[in-house]
Formats: sequence, structure tokens, C-alpha cells
Amino acid sequence: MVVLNEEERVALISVPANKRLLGRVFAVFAVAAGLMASLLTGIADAHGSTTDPPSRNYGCWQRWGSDFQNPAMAQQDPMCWQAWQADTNAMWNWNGLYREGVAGNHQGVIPNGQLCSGGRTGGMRYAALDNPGPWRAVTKPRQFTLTVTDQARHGADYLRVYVTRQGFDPTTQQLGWGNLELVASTGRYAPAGQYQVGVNAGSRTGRHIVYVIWQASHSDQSYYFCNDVVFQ
Ligand SMILES: [Cu+2]
Repeated sequence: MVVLNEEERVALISVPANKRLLGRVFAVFAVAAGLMASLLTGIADAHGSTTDPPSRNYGCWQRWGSDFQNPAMAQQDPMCWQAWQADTNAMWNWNGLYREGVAGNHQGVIPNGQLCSGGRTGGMRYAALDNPGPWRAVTKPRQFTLTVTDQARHGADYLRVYVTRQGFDPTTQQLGWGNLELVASTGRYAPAGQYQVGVNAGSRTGRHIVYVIWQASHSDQSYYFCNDVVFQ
């Protein structure tokens, strides 16, 4: 709500055409209306993401969504910091990293170096997720269960799970298709809140990217997630 001080109250009464003040009042209403619209859109557009291990933007939203302007993030979680600085919508819309009409041609549509942003879907919104660096990684055993959360209950035609080759360094290298090996490929899942798939990372050790494609069933909508892990 807008609280006017005494001077502004007098100004409003004594100068009917005080455009500066009216402008300020309208600006506040415009911001409030915009916020409301984006909240409503966020709900209507709910889709999904990998949540365990967390995708890059889901993890940044989870850890910092309620404190995203905290400068301590720059030291504690620098890749999230650069992502929040680049575009906060990449985190508010953590469930919206998808493309439409790919027709299964994922490798043809998504260029090397842009895998984590789904080929820069939505322009530059998710581009910071492609940057190599010390992304927070969760520790996993070499055999683990991966979870995709589907808030919209789209269903899945399939999930495909890739893991980076041993020796790939996500802190310094951009991710390309040639860095990945397919480790799991599923059939259909009926619409539900979560889809799980068993992943076997073989003899890999240390830091890796688990790359997931979720092909939704309600339309040709393909999701792409980079998930940072450390294998024990
Ligand atoms: Cu969707």
C-alpha cells in the first residue's frame, strides 16, 4: 500500500495535476499488478523438473528463492549467484525449461554448449545454466533413483538419462552431446506427480552431470535438465 507523507498529502490536495505523485502511485499499482500476473501465470504454467538430484535452476530456487538478493550467495554458491544475476525468471520458472515441437530430434535442435538451457529456450532466460563452474553437486551412490516431479501431470512418453564420461570436468568444460553416455531409457509413464528411474553410473567417480530428457505426453513438449552430482 502507498503511504503518503504530510508534504505529499498537501501536494495532492493543493496541486490537482501533480503528475509526479500520481506517477508514483500508478507505478506502485503497476508493479503490484505485474507481480500478481506473474504469480498467476506461474501457477497456470506449472510443468516440472528433476528434483532429485535437483536440476541447476531448481536447486538454486530451493536454496535461495527466499533470499536471492543475499550477497553471501556470491561466495557460498557462485553459480547460483551468477544465474540469479543473469535472470531471476530462470529460477522462478524452474519448472518451465522445455521446448515444443522438437519431434524427438533433441541432438539436432540443441547445440553443443547449450544443453543445460535446452538450446536457450525462451531466449536468454536459462542461458546462465550452461556456464561451466562450481555448481553445487549432491552426493549419490553409483546406483541411485532419479526423480522427475511433474506438477502439471503431463505424463511421460519416455525419460532418457545420460551421464558425462569419466574425465569430463563440469567446472571448466561446456557440456556437449559428445560428453554424454546414455545410461537409462524408459517407456511411458501415466500422468502422476513424480516419475522415477533407476540410474547405474557404472564405475564413474567424482563430479558429473546427469542429463535428463523428459518427453511429456500431453503434447510434443520436451524438457532438458542438468543435474550436478558427485559419485561416491
Ligand atoms: Cu508443461
